[in-house]
Amino acid sequence: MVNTVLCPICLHEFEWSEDELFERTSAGEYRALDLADETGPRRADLLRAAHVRCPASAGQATEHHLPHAYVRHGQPLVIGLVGGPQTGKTHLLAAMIWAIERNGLSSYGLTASAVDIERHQNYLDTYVHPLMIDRKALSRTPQQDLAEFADALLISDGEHTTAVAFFDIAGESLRSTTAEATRFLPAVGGLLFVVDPSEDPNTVGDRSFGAVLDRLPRSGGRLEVPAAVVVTKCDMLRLQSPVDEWLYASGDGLDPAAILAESRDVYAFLHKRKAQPWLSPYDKCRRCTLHFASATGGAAASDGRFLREVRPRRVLEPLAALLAMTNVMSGGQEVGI
Ligand SMILES: Nc1nc2c(ncn2[C@@H]2O[C@H](COP(=O)(O)OP(=O)(O)OP(=O)(O)O)[C@@H](O)[C@H]2O)c(=O)[nH]1
Ligand SMILES: [Mg+2]
Ligand SMILES: [Zn+2]
Repeated sequence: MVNTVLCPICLHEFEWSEDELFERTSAGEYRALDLADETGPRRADLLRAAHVRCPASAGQATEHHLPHAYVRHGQPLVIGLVGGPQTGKTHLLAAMIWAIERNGLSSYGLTASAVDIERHQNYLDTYVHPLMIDRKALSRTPQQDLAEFADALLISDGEHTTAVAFFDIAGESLRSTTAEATRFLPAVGGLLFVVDPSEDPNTVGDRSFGAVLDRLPRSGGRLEVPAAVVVTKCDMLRLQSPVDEWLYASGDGLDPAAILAESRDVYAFLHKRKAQPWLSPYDKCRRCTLHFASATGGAAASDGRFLREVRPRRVLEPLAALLAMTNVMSGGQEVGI
């Protein structure tokens, strides 16, 4: 059987096979893993930690490997977070992964597990636990030469399992059309556009949105890649109707009518602020939803700590809409306007 996969790191499409696998040593290096004589549960167990090597990078300083669990379920879904510097991308992703860890996708009939147990644990230790347990604000994402996914999960709706990888790169890099770190963009299958409502849309006019949208392949004018626009930091808009109503609404499962109603309210909210650049994903993508959310439930104090418990609100709704629009979750045909 020939398996092909698009490398999300360098965009090389390659064939892989279980005859050429690698394992990661405790020193973080990769060495050949021979499973020729392994069968049954032992083979399955060894495969859990196995990797394939992207041949485009073999022998180079940028050599990279992809987990076997990432490539084995067919074409993975790459989700990119897009937004200018300090719009709240990193906190939003950490809050999403935290909510998923707490089984938050079960109300959508979905289960999730780690693609690479070690890397997922590393993501939890570096981002999720400091934020959620120690109440520490997370650092800004450094600009890097080559982007790797922040975390990846296997998401299953009971019938199909899809590997979903999340890319969270620095806002500055996203604005650039040449940054190496944005190389993954043509591989994205879903976009999460992050809006910081405390920014002045006229001065900021998020250039990252336009820069990213212009890079994606389009057919017939509109972009095929589905998008969810998330107005995050809504804790700062408390008492503003209809933000408050949505922030404290309790969702239960996928509800296309509610997603449409919320999308209209967010559209009106952004339109009233003359925030046209923020609405560009809606104009340019064939399917788009819009959401209010808060990653933290409040602002951090000047010492970088949150005074009160960190309480994400509505962080999984945008992701669920995206999973519906990308068919990771079945029954999502009506989602997106
Ligand atoms: N009030 C409030 N503040 C938030 C929220 N999410 C993030 N912040 C604050 O916004 C700032 C930027 O958050 P980040 O998540 O680092 O932003 P980013 O988009 O990843 O920024 P870059 O990595 O520089 O591109 C931090 O000071 C956070 O504490 C939120 O939901 N509410
Ligand atoms: Mg960041
Ligand atoms: Zn590659």
